[in-house]
Amino acid sequence: MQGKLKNILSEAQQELSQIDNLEELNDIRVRFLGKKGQLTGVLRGMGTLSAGERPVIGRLANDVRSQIEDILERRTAEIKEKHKIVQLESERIDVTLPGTSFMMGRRHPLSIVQEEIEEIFLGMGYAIEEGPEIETDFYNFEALNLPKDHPARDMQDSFYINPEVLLRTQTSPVQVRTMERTAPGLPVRIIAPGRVYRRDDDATHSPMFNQVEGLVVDRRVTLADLKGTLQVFVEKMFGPATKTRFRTSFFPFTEPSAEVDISCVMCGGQGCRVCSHSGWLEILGCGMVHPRVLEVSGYNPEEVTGFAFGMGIERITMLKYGIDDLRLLFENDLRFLAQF
Ligand code: 2U9
Repeated sequence: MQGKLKNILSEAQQELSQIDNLEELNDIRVRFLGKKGQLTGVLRGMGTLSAGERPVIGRLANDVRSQIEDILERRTAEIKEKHKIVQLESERIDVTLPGTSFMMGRRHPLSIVQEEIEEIFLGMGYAIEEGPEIETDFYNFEALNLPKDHPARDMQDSFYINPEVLLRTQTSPVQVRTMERTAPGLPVRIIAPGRVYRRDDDATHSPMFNQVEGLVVDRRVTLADLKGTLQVFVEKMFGPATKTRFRTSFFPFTEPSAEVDISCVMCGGQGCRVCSHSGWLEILGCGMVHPRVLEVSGYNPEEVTGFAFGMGIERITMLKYGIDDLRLLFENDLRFLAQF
């Protein structure tokens, strides 16, 4: 039995010196020290021993067990340490390697220009208002003095969802909704930026485009206020040397109405291809709010007056940056967008 125990120890020593992972190590633990292991097997046979032999063999068995346990412990620590070194080695980071380059995002030219317009009007005390892009016939047309037989209401010109609901063709419904909410409170001093939709599609028209419209309603608002406001806007947007010209025009929602030209940003008014040799570029429409429009939205046109204006952000952007094709603004070509 003594020989058996010595064999068990040397066998365990031999096996434990050869392994290099924790699974095998555990295997060995079970085979030698487990309930059905070799050492337990020997201890079970102790019953056949004489009273004199029993303590000797018992001591030896305990000694073998603790020696094997010591080796198991040492080997466990060694294997864990070795694994750690291997892992550290495999996860080593070379901080001198060149980094992964990535493209920096930037704002779209339309967003840049829209924010610039917003900043100018915020600086003059205006608030920014927004509203739904899907509108009712009432807010988009009726309230703006566009009668039922107006050509703009033609199915061919607007995107209708049903006879009473359409994609807004201008941001004016936002001003109507704001007046309704505010009336009879004064003043109303807002701009309404946002997407609008029309059945148009060519080099200078897109079925979706962006507008900024403005509205001021108060006592004693005059055409002089409108002219002064738009002149300040033009000078801030296109530079202090830019000249402004008002031409009479017509819109159903303003009376009188005007279109505003600026001296050509390309040639300074000398005449060039961009301004068709006229020296002027049309940039927006405006006018004094039609009394009927004020009335529909809850104001007394005998007491208050207002002015309004509207501009296409795409057009302003094209003029400001010298972009000659509207479609460039919607194609998402990075060679174009990276220039802003
Ligand atoms: C209310 C009253 C009046 C908004 C106005 C224009 C003139 C105008 C065009 C410019 C280029 C549209 O994007 S564009 O095609 N707009 O010329 N817009 S006055 O007048 C309003 C709006 C709301 C309640």
